[in-house]
Amino acid sequence: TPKPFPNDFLWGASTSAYQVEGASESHGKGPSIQDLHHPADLSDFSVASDHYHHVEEDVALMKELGLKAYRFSISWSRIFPKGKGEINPEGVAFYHTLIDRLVASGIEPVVTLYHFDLPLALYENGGWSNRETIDAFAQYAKTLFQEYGDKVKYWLTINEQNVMINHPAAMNPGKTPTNKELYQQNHHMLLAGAIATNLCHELVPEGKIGPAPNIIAVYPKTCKPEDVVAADNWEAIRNWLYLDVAVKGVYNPIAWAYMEEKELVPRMEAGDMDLLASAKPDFLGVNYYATATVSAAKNDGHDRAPRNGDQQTMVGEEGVYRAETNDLLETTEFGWQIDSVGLRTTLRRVYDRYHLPILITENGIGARDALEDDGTVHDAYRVDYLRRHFEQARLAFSDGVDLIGYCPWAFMDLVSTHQGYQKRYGFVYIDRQEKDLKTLQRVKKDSFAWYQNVIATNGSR
Ligand code: BGP
Repeated sequence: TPKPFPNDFLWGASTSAYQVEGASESHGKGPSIQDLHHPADLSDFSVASDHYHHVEEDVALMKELGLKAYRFSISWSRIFPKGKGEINPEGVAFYHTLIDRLVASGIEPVVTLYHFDLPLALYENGGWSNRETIDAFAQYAKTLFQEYGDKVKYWLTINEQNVMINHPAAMNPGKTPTNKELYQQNHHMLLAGAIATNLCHELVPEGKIGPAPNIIAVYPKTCKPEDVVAADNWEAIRNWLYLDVAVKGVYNPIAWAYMEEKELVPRMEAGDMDLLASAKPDFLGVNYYATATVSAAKNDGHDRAPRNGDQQTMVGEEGVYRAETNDLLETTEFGWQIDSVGLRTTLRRVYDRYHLPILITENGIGARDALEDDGTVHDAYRVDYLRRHFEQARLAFSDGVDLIGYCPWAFMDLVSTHQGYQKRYGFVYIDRQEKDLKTLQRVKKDSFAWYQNVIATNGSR
């Protein structure tokens, strides 16, 4: 029988600033790269879930749900409209209001410093290719630690840095960076994460900080030894590259060999590796949606799989590894594979490598939820998905993994990165369609009551 979770287990839920807040062009906020996305068939980010104007109501719902933790991100360009320099006091005040309400409601705030929304002014100045962005990030992080450090204990540096490198389209509006440039940006983001980690330890005495990459176990398609090597390679390139630098301060050797072969090794300055080695995270955030399956590359022009645009879909790289479908897994209506057991495998692998506490910072199912005539949303598929994943998380915990909490994606419906409001993740439904804002009313889905029970019984339901 699996062990019960500890009493202080952080049952939570996640969101990110640009996907829920709205008010993206008002209240002193400067534009971020995400505000450039206004594709005709998607909701834009100017209203999103209008969380900016519903903070009181939203936190009341979190309290009703029984959340022990709420993971959200701060919008960099709401604090520094131009990414650096002048501060927007209204933005600073907004997060004080949110954090104060969370704390007053007994909910632990878990703050991501940066979740995909690079300030546009920095992007126009070269973005992460320019080392000046590291300094801007340091200034921003320092400001947040000084401002909120007495109320916020848990911090995450950068959300899904590996997704930003491996699926760069949504992060580089109007540009198509080469892989060489992306790995240079990656190095700069790693330095930025290290600086933020050290600053947190200096400025927030009780502070705990870690990265939040998207980590998934990679399966070989068959037990053919070459397929196993390909799976190991891709795991090193997409997972361990990021965590090895963050935790051990070294570049992963397999990923490094790949970078050398492909001429992706970044330019470094004296002191860079010392800085990376000096930063020690206290825990690891893990975003998990599904495992990946690969086979040895055939280099026949078909190693890459066709993608439907979103960031979780397997890609493959010609001559490096071939993207495969795992025929043994079900998929969601958006084509994402569902692998709850893979969560256990992933957690075990991460813990085995790093021996650091793990917080699941994202996991969930995107669906075309519909508001029924009876005024509710019957999302039995979400309950089923989460129930199975929670069970596996508990098994991983029983295996010895130091799992400290679980924050499903998402607390409320929000703008999905590629499918806008067509794809929903929340426990709370937001009454709006793609273009049509409707009432923006909050409606508890069936999964809300179910999760409430899970939390109340500490995961035994
Ligand atoms: C992660 C991101 C989130 C969220 C989630 C679901 O990669 O950190 O921001 O969007 O995936 O993805 P999507 O919205 O594409 O369905």
